[in-house]
Amino acid sequence: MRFKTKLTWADVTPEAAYLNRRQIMTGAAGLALGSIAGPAFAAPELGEPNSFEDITSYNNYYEFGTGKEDPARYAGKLTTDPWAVQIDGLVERPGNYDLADVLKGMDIEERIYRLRCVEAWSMVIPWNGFELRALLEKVGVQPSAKYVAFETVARREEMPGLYSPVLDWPYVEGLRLDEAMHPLTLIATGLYGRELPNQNGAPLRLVVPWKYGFKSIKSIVRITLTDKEPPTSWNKANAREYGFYSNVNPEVDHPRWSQATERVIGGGLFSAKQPTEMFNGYGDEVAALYAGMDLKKNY
Ligand SMILES: Nc1nc2c(c(=O)[nH]1)N[C@H]1C(S)=C(S)[C@@H](COP(=O)(O)O)O[C@H]1N2
Ligand SMILES: [Mo]
Repeated sequence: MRFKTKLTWADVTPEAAYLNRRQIMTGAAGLALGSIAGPAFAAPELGEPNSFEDITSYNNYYEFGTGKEDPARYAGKLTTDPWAVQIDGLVERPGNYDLADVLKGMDIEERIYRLRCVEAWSMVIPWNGFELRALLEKVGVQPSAKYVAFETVARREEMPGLYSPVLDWPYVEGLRLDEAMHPLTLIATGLYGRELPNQNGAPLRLVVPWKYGFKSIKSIVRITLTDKEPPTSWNKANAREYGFYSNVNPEVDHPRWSQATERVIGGGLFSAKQPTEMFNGYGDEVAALYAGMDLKKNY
């Protein structure tokens, strides 16, 4: 089912219980500790989270098929333990890092982010994860690095979509270094306080909330620091339709559809579309990254 009847937030367990607990904990911490400093970076929370069911049953993960229900159906087969991430290129401490080594010393936070797909639908997802910049600082970025390239695992035995030529596998993505170092840029390890479901990109996936969803590459096995703009899967597939930057922008339409509005998943079949916001609502945080750039050209 693509469209779900809207449940009120209070009807949704265990998510409601989870969020209540979170509020109680925040309140309790405030009472006990007075004016303790919050996290170094307070990400804005834009909207009411979708249900766990919506977030884990309506997915794009083409390695498991192009249908929205394919990832939930097939991604269970993906082996996520053991898992290693090769971190290489212009870094001080390159290596093949075990998942446990990647996670060591990382602060796992909750970040409630909007996800705006280039297909003009959106949801709100309560991720758990750490800032990508913390990992990049751990491995040490060399001064000549300008971009970060990412690669998804590609295993034909486990990923039936790899038999289809819809994209050139493995799925690859990239960010400019300043985008990668931005405190909003997250490596997600979970959602709703649970382990990340495979269909959402277990065990590690990128989340860049001001960009179209396809930039948020799933199940990462390689991170490479480079001095050249790296190739990206959707740009390779159709450069006219998908640029390297792919910032959410209601003023730059996709050649085949408008990007001015979006359908909110879980909003019900007859719910009105909501206007899409510049940088997906994160303009206060990220607009400075693009000062002086023509975002119609650099789409
Ligand atoms: N490896 C890989 N990463 C991917 C995709 C994909 O097909 N393969 N789809 C992207 C797209 S188009 C979107 S909208 C988001 C969807 O994330 P979600 O399923 O967790 O909501 O994942 C992105 N990351
Ligand atoms: Mo997407």
